[in-house]
Amino acid sequence: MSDISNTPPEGFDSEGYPIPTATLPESEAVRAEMLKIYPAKTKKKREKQLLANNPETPPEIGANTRTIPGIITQRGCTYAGCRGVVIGPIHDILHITHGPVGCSYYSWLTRRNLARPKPNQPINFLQYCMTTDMQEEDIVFGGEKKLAAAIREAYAMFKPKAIAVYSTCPVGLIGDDVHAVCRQAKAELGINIFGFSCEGYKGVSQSAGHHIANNGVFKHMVGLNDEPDKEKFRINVLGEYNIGGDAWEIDTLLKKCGIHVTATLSGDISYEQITKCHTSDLNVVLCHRSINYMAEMMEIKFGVPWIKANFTGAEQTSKSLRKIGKYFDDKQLTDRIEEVIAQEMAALKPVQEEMRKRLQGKTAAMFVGGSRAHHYQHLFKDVGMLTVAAGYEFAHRDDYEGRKVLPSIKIDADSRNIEEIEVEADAKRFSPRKTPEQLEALKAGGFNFKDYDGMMVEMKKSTLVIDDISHHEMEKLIELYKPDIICSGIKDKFVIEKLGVPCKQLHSYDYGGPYTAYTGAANFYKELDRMINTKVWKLLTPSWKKPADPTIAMGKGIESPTNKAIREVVAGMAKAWKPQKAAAAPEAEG
Ligand code: CFM
Repeated sequence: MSDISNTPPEGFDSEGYPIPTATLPESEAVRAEMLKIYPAKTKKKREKQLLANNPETPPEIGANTRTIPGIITQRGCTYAGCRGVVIGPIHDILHITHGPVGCSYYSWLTRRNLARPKPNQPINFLQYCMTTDMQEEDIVFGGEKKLAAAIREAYAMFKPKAIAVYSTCPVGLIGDDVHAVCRQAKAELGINIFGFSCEGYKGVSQSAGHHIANNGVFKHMVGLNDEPDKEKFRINVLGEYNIGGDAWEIDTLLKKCGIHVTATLSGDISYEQITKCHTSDLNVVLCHRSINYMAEMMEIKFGVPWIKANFTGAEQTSKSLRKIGKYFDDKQLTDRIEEVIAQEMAALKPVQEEMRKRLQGKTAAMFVGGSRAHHYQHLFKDVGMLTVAAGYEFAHRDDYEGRKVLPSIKIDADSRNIEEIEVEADAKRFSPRKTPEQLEALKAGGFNFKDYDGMMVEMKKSTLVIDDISHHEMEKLIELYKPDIICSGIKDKFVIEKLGVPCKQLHSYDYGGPYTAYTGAANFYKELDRMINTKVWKLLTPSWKKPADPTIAMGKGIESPTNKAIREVVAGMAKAWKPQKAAAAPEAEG
């Protein structure tokens, strides 16, 4: 169980899951109800992506496949995963989107990957939005010249250390060679310039963009500076993007313990930090989905081992700190870690207990990304709440079922589209961080490297696991489970809240956060209490409790009272309207 108490607390079952106060429906019946509306072909596909969980032997789930046309998905595009998620947060390089202005505009500060200038790294370009602003003419005649000019212009203005160029859909369709333009610009300007073929359509979701970004960061940045930081116990935190300040919370906690972060990929990070991250001694992977490629490549080329950890939830934070301590195997460090855990838990415990009184037995559902739908279940568990249904938008089978299924994942045409780069041990710089004996001793003591077990083993039996949920399934889920809160994103938020259920956005945190480490956990518990225990939800009547709305029958010749009322108001306004004399147009200037 958790650090909350050593004896199983009241309100938890023998397996350690919170006991919900509401009676839950039978998950197979809910599943059947969700699927029954679909045409045969759609049903066949969706039933593989919508399962009743079994933590002992997680069933095979359909994941990382194309969304069925017509289904409203929450997914993003490959460009979003590359430019927006993995590389966008590097704050002192210029990010130029080669494409129509919208792609750049909608990736401008919309993800809350915060960065603040530091005394030794005062530059922060994140508030800028740079694009080649392709027009029809460029689509017809090619955009390479425009891109070259944009790079020169941006360089002249900002003199950055590096420039990254991102291709959008039309660029791939017309065949602009962004890589050749980048190579030429690099030779001309003498700074690091590289491009990404991360056209939106390249994969089935943003997940493809993560992979493309990992490849590019590894090829063009990692390993350029071999000077290690001076501090002891050096780690990289991988797959942490500082949304709402999460990385800062983790950084502060690690610092208290005496652990040094060489680089956080890629939350509030500088170019310089990335170039030397291969000199660190351990990669601690938080979001497995977005950055497992980097962890693997760094291990093969430089000998940096990786472990999976999680700083979301108090129990998980303690577990992760202890795991890092065990890896370095230093008495002073492990003692210090225990001291910090004791201190932090002493401060958190009263908050946790107070919030548990108000939240125990409530239920949650989560549909988000490729990592948080799993990690946040721990925060709910901390305060006695059960996750009754969860799913990712774009994760792969290993994020659901664990990495043990990796060899059995079939590579389809969509995945084959993404380059797998061949990596070998670096002749000079590969250095294993542990001797084979040390590794054996660690493994014998139950220490696992590369050990992500996925989400399903930690979810209660018969809870629902839904990949790439549709709006229809979400509505059914609310109707049948009536969860006390749903965590999702902007595309669902207001649909969910109109159905009378509070919705916490787990991408942007609804402008809240941070939610990592112990201090972040306290923030999250309080946020849950604020959202769930407000009386406002009782004032709403969900649609299925209302009498049938005749407006739905529009087109069948039934007069809707709403439409009639609107027509009368408009007719009244039209009647009252009198043409006014137009003001004289101003004289044209010039
Ligand atoms: Fe990893 Fe993320 Fe996530 Fe992700 Fe994302 Fe995000 Fe996310 Mo939004 S990298 S997979 S592509 S933890 S932007 S910080 S919240 S969907 S669950």
